[in-house]
Amino acid sequence: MTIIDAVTTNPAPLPNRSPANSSYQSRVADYWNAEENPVNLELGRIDDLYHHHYGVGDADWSVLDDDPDPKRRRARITAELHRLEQAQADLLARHLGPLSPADRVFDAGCGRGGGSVVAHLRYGCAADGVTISRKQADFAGEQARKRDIDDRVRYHHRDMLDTGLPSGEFAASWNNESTMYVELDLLFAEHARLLRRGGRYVTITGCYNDTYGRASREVSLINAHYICDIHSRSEYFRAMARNRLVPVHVQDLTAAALPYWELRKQADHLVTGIEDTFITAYENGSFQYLLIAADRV
Ligand code: SAH
Ligand code: GPP
Ligand code: MG
Repeated sequence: MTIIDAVTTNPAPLPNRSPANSSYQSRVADYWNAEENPVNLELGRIDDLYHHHYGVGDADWSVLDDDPDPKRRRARITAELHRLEQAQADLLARHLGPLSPADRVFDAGCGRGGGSVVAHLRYGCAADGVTISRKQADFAGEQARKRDIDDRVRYHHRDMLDTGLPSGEFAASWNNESTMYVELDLLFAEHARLLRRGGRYVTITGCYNDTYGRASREVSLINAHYICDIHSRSEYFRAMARNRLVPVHVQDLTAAALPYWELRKQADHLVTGIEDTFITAYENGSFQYLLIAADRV
C-alpha cells in the first residue's frame, strides 16, 4: 500500500469509545473484564446478589467442622462468607436512608451490581450504577432484567469521575470499595455535583493508617494485587471537606472485618492468595476498614 492509498482508504470503523481516560483506567478495566474468581461468582450465585467487597461481623465457625460430605462442607463455608458480605452491603445501605421510591441513588464503581439491587430492594429507590468495565455493566444489566427491575436499576459503562448523569438529582450515593481507583478530589467533586443539598454520601473502604506512617508492605501488596492505590485515612476527610461533604458518622470496621478474612483463609475452594496479607495489614495497624457517612451541604 502506498502512502496515498493509506490516507485515502476509508478507516476501519472506530471501536466503541471506552470511558477509560488513561492507560491506568484501561488496565483497571482489563482486570475487571477478566475477573472470574470463584470467591465472587460462587457466592453471588447463591441468591444472585454479586458483591465485590469483603464482609463484616462474627463468623459461624461451625461451618469449618468436619462433614462426611465434603461438598456440603464447602457449600456451608461459601454461604457463610456470602452472609458476611451481605451484612456489609446492608450496613452501607442502612446509612443511605431514609429514602423513598421517589428517590434516585448513584452507585459509584458498582461491580457486578449487587449494591444497587440491595438499595432498590430496601427502599424502592431508582439506582444508577457506573463501572469502568463493560463486562460488569452488561452482567449487572442482565441481572436487573432477570429480576424485572431494569426500569428502576440501571448500569452504565462509564468513568465514575465523569458520569454524565444529571446534577443535583440524587438523594444518596456511595462507593463500596471503589475509592482506591481514583483521585479523591475528583471523585468527591462528582458526588457533590450529583447529590442534592442534604443528600447522603457513604463509603466503605480500606485506607492506610496515618498513625502507622506511610503505606506498609502489606498495603503495597494489596495495591499490586488489585491494581489500585489505597489512600490514607486523613486524605478522605481533607478531600470531603474540600467538596461540600460533611461527615456525620465514622465507624472503624477493622475488628469486624477480620473474621471474614480468617474464614476465607480456610476456604480452600475459594482462596485467592491475598488473605494473609489482609490479616497481617489489619493486625499490624497499618490498614483500616472504615465506613464514612457524610452529608452534602
Ligand atoms: N462497589 C462494588 C464493586 C467494588 S470493586 C461492590 O461493592 O460490589 C471496584 C469497582 O470499581 C469495579 O467495578 C471497577 O470497575 C470500578 N472502578 C474502578 N475505577 C473506576 C472508574 N474510574 N469508574 C468507574 N468504575 C470504576
Ligand atoms: C474487592 O473486590 C476488592 C477491591 C475493590 C479492591 C481493593 C479493596 C480494598 C478495600 C483495598 P473483589 O470482591 O473482587 O475481591 P476478591 O476477588 O479478592 O474477593
Ligand atoms: Mg470478593
